[in-house]
Amino acid sequence: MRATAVANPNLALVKYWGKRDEKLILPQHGSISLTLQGLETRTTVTFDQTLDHDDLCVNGEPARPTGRVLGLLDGVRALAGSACRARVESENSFPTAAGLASSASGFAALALAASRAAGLTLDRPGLSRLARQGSGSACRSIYGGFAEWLPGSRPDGSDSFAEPLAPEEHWDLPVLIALVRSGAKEVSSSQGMARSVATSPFYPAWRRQVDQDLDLVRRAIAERDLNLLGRVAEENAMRMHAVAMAAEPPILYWSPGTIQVLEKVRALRLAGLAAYPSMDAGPHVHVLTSRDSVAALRVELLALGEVSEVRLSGPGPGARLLDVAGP
Ligand code: 2P0
Repeated sequence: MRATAVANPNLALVKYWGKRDEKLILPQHGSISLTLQGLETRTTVTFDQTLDHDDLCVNGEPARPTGRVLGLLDGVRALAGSACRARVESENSFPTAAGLASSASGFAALALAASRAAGLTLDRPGLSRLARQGSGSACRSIYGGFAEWLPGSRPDGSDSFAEPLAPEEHWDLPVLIALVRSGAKEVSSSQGMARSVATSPFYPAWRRQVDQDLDLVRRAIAERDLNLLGRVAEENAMRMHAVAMAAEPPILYWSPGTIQVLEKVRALRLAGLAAYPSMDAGPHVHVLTSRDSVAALRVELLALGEVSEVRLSGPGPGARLLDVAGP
């Protein structure tokens, strides 16, 4: 049995930063994201009786399946009552090392392809739970447009999955992604959030603030209020980075280009353009903007010496199936 699925990464508008259960990937609090158009991971899973181990190929190169990939496949086998091993072939339409949340699109596509290849038809919450066990943020990429990850409270994680807030057609919201010059990431998101929870004196303050940010962002999405959405998303991103910077030892995800973009965005906003920055656990800057401002903003960002590329994105689709082939 074989299935191919495609999924897109997402930009967190209210960030997920901290787990309450490392193994099950259960978050400390809720988060809200926008699934991004134009960036895709395409994954084919084939369950094959002749394999004696799970096999992985990423962008055409053989790769060692991580514990999380094996765990997700084991979860699918348990649900399907099968012991069959799988071949997984995954390709990204964007540079994997660029720090553009390939784990979110990767595990969302893997959850859909693996479950269908195993003959399962999971509903969207079930798929979201499965994707979450590969990478937390992947549970939100199951949906297009805007999605909220409900943290849940049960120890087994059965109530921790994402729900749709608004589909991609709800809001024509351009997002410019400024890729800045940078080296390899030194601290993974998983390590960064674990260290933040354990050592950052700002973590309790972050926790206290998040629910208010979730309320405001839900409202901004419902009312298509760019000013409110952008303001809260920027504040939330800056706070997440401040929490990480205050950890022991400190974590700095930014490059010089990050600050160059932040300063430029601020100056352009004062000059009347709609532009609100947000960074995930990396140096690149996503800028929420409006149709009126996007062209001028793009030119200004591209002119910055530390910016290597600017991609235009916006609300994109959820995980979808391309092909299923049975025995
Ligand atoms: C987010 N990030 O909400 C936050 C904001 C990065 C900054 O989720 O350990 O790869 O696999 O659950 O999902 C990136 O962390 O971490 C992330 P795991 P993940 O998008």
